Amino acid sequence: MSTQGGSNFANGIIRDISNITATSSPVTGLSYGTTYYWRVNATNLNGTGAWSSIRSWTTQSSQGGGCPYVFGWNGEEFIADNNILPQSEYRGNEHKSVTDYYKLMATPKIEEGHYILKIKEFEEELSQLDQIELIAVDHSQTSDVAVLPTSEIIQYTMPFTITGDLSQENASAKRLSEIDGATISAVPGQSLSLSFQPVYEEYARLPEHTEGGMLLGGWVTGGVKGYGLPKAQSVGAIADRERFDGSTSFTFRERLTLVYVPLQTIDQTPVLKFDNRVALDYANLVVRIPSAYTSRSLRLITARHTHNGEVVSKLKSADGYFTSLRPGESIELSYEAPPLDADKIRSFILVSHGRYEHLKASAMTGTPQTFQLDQNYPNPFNPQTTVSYQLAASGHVTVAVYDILGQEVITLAEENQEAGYYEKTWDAASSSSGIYYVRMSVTDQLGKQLYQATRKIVLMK
Ligand SMILES: [Ca+2]
Ligand SMILES: [Ca+2]
Repeated sequence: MSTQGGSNFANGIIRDISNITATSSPVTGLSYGTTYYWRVNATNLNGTGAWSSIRSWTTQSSQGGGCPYVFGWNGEEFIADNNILPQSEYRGNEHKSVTDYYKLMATPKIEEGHYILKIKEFEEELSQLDQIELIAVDHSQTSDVAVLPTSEIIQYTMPFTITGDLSQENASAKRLSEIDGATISAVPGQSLSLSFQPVYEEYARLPEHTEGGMLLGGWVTGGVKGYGLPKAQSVGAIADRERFDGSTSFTFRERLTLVYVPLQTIDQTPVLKFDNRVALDYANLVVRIPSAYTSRSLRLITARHTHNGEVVSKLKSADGYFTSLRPGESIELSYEAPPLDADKIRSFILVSHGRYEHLKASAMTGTPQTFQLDQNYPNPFNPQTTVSYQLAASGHVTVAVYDILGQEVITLAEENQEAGYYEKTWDAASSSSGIYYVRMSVTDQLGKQLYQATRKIVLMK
């Protein structure tokens, strides 16, 4: 039986199954939203018969959501800011028009009088972008802003510090006090009790301090590689006064995600409970203050698409004229940069209007199609980093870290493993800053090499 992705069987045959005696045969590893054609012939003692007529079927459309990433210009290079489009991760939203609001984590640098951003598509995703809006929010230096899922921009201040022994190298409180790649790991079912104390001068300045929430920074480390968790799926919850019945859930994606989680009451001893494997980088309590910011939508000046050229006319307004963005493509955007009052700081909300879809299902679940050693995350790191890899078949796996002289520093894996997705964390607390190499080797039962790869990683203390 032959199966292929086109109606002409001269090429592109994806399955050629011989010597089957059953009247049915499963076909796996197909793409979403694709029409496949098949035919069959039979052989007996008298020879091989003619091909049957050609039949076809069409696979269902993807259940995932696409999601481009935003990069901010830091004056030298584009730095990944975050996964910008949480609505697009919700599988129920695929092919629908959605609007996403995302607060940039870093301020884009001004180049030739304009703020510069880049939107890039990865993996097997396709975006149809209608408008990419950048909103400048100017506010007092003692506050910050967050954007709620309802698109409301709120202002808050942080009059608490996390307590604990901050001098101890690996203390949880120290790790959670900054977004710096130093994280603590959590697994499903695990709870984490936190303790905060008010910074009194700042706290006393707040007449009402009952409404607010938590700022959490982190990312999911388990689950499906290359995909963020759908917006509808929580990765954890925060208890109000240690009661999970009144808890508020939050979600992270597969790269650093900073979320503001509203709480019914500000509790100085919140408890986090995790539904997924998570690396938690940052946690703080925040108090909402009356909004006293000014905001404006910045004029889009240029939008240079790597394949389609200038697309500013399509992206300047949400008018049903779309620009597509495919894997590997990017759009460099520049926006006006109006002057900022000296006593204010500026935050940025990116608003994206568009439609999204996944092109392939290959990375979703089950057995990987290829062997792969991923780049570690975070990188550079201090002191922990996670190395992810995938095995298309079972084998003897060796993953080790080497220094620049080729000396082995640590063995992360030395074992027989089944096909699937894996990850190992290196805690380099006792190693010095510098460049290291992660090397992965997979051999079969007879010692034949199936895969080998090396990645450069940077420890920065
Ligand atoms: Ca448009
Ligand atoms: Ca941290």
